Amino acid sequence: MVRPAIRGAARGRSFATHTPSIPRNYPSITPPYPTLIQNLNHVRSVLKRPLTLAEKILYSHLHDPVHSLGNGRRIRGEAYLQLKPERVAMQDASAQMALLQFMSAGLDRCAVPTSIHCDHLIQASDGAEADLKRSIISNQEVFDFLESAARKFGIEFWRPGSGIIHQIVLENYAAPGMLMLGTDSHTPNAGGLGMLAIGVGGADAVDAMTGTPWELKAPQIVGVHLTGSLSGWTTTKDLILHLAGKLTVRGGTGRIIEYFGPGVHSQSCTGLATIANMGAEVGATTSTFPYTSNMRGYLHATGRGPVAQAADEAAGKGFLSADDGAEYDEVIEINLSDLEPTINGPFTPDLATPLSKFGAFVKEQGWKDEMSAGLIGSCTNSSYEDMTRVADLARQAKAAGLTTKVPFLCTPGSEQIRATMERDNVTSTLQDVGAVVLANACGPCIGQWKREDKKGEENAILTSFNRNFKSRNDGNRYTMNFLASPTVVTAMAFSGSLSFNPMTDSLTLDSGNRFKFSPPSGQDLPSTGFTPGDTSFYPLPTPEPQPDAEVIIQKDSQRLELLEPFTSPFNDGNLELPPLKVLMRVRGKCTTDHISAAGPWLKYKGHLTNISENLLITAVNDEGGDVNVAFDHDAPSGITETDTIPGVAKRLKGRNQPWALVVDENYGEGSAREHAALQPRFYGCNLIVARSFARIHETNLKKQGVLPLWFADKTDYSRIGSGDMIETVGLANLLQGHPDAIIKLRVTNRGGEIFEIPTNHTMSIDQIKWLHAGSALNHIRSQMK
Ligand code: MIC
Ligand code: SF4
Repeated sequence: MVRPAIRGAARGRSFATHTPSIPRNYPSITPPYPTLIQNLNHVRSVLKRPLTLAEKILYSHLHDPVHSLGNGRRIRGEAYLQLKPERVAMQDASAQMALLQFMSAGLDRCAVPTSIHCDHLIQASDGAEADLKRSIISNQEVFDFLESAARKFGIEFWRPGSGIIHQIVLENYAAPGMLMLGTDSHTPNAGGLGMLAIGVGGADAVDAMTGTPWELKAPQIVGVHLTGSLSGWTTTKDLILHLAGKLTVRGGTGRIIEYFGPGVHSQSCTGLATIANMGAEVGATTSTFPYTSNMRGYLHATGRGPVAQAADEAAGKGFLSADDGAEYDEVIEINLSDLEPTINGPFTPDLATPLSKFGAFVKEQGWKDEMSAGLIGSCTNSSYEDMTRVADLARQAKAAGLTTKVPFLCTPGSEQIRATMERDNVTSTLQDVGAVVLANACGPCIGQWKREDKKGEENAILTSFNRNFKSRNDGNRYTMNFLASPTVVTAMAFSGSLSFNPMTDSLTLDSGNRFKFSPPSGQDLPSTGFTPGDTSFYPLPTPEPQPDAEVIIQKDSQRLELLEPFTSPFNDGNLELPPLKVLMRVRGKCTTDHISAAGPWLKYKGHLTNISENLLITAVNDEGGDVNVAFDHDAPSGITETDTIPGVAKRLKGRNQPWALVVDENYGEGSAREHAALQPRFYGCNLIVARSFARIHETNLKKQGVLPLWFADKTDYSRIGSGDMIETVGLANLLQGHPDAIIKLRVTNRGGEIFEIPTNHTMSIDQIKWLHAGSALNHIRSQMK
């Protein structure tokens, strides 16, 4: 039975002014400061040293501070922390698997307040209204599933059109000193409000939702000391683009970035959120900032005065900033006055070029000096401040008689931003110069852009998004996506050329006169307050679970499939993995986008069998250098030895032959997408050995019962090839509860040569139990019996 769900979304969008405010349940959105401060006192009695802000927030959320931190041992980078997050947020693409896993745990409510946000499945094609209508229809059964599960378990359900998860979290749930989990790698965006918000896979979210302690290896803390001030064209986006260039996509792994110093206090709260958002691009666990008066202002402006008041009190007790003398594992100094606008890319977010050198860089590379589209907005940069700064440029250009030279698309981050932009004539100003305003959703950022031009052609787009991996936005692997601030993207869209530097160059008008932009100016917060827009998109706060409600999954659905528990490879009592066939050696950058592509595949996020057809389809095979090519050395006669990667994976599954992958550096970089772990496991992968792993992905693999091992000697990577057999030596010792166990791999290569290679691992005592059980969920289930 399908309830008439989610129809309100297609409603007109013209009532932006006199609308009621967003309903709130303050206790559910205010961190329990008195308890946290009391916990912190316990922590202090054990640690007896000045603490960083990140440590305060993290350790005050420990289940048992004394036990976790005791014995005076080193914590950061070593201890495993058992944490109690206060809240969970999930987006529609990842929520499907998370809920399917939560449902199999058999509980009737979530242990912490939880929200679902419908944002990833909305297309970007003809403009907001038409796109939203069409996307609701084409994803109806998924939205019905999510909404019905939300109703059953008491989850706040943000309808399609309400906005992008991270913007909504910042506007509604984030609060200084809070610890929350989100099933999306850009969850750290909420750090803009001085909290720790951590991106995880669905199975980790299920820990928090079932009240199981959530485990995190205590990160190291990097301090970034900000002095000076930003001016002119330079924004907080440029700060993080610059830092990404310095740290690279691996520099933040296993670390929290904590900003401090006078430069923090001069930034708007949403500007800080942009910085925190893109901490994901350097692999950081999360990023945070001390409580500032701009955060207080933002809480008031978004209708959360009581939260601000509680935060003020907590700040007065020293909870919301670092102690004097707190030590960081590394300190990076940045003088904001020295920064200049920066453009990063293509194909990786850490290739940073200062704007003044960008034209020369484009020339050196031999690329056409042409920009083919400009896109602004997304969860990274769609604040009121961003939009009013951009509108200032549009106003200047309009007065000079200019319109954008290339398609110019704008995705507002939330319904509240959209409605406020509309009320304050920001939208009309952008439209006047040619902008198309898309639905409040991820849209082009996640490959939902139905782009009709430049198919298969090399071309360059500029976006204010956070991520720029190949094929991500329009499915064209030759589209080079350069990341920049919304103002730089906008100004360049009026020129259409990549070498245009709006700070120094001018444009020729039809009259023959020259026009030069003045540095943009905007407003942090709307002077007449935000307007919530269409409140039918919004949920009631903390709804009561309805245990009798049915979770809607249509029979024979191609979009949703109940999950079958994975079988443990140790069920026969043998504590080493069975002999594994190496499927392939993956070369170079292999992000979660390569392992489980998005775009057209987003529709199968709730159907493991169907989505697994995309396994590693854009990965490069190191043997031969081809994309999506693998070798089946045991192919029976009459069957080709070469097939696609999912093709060979399926053949191995069909033969009940468990397998392994050999992979390169920072494997699984990018997102929290747990499909990238579920899919190989589904086809029978038990082990992945890497030069290094990205944090969230490594945990996702462990959760699904895949053993991640690190080459002790990275040159061993090239000694193993497809078709080789691998056996584990020493795993039994680990499984018997010895996290210090050393695991070696005994390789029998295709020539019959046998050799052993040493590896390292990061398995904690609890993670060993997941591996043993075949998955974390199997383990949780066995504990609940
Ligand atoms: C992304 O930006 O890559 C995504 C799509 O938001 C992902 C989540 C997903 O794949 O479900 C992320 O960042 O975690
Ligand atoms: Fe959505 Fe893009 Fe943000 Fe991911 S990075 S949440 S796809 S807007």
